[in-house]
Amino acid sequence: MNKYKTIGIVGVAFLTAVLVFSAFYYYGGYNTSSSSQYLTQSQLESLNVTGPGVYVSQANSTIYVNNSTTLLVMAGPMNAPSMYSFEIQGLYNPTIVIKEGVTVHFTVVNIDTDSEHNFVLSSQGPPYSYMSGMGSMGSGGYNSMTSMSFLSPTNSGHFYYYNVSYSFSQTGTYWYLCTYPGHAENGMYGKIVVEH
Ligand SMILES: [Cu+2]
Repeated sequence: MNKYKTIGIVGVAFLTAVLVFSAFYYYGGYNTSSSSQYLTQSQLESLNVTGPGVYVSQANSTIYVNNSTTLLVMAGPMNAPSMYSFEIQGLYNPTIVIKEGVTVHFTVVNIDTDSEHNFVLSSQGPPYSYMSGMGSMGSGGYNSMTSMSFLSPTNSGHFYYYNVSYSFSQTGTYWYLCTYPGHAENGMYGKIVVEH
């Protein structure tokens, strides 16, 4: 009897662990929020401008940010070479070189018609696994520095967005990525270099 009792306890403990894991996973990675906030096409176009202190090098696929500014980040552009892209200042998954001490306000907009996306800052570089967002549970080590909420796909001329501000006070190499399953794994990420 004791043996069966042990098996029973192990079974219950296992099921409890699965439930707790699922709950954490659900709340940590799949909370689609901010879906009520959207931009229209003309509002989106008016935001797609280069602010002072922002320089774009097409040749190096690099954006240099020397002053605190707002950057429009469009996730899932349909005209990109890959669907796993962020379009920033006309570049796809560019490197962003930021001067130390600068605060960047990222306006993140989902312009994809059929997939959710997000934009997460991390100190963890590629390669990323299928579940690149698992670091939110403390188990993956992806060291996400910002929220992992997802934006709904665009529909009826509504472009869902949220704002993320980050003060880059430490020099070093950081990354931005989409933690929707499989997206960062397939290249939906870019490098951020914070220089003195
Ligand atoms: Cu994505």
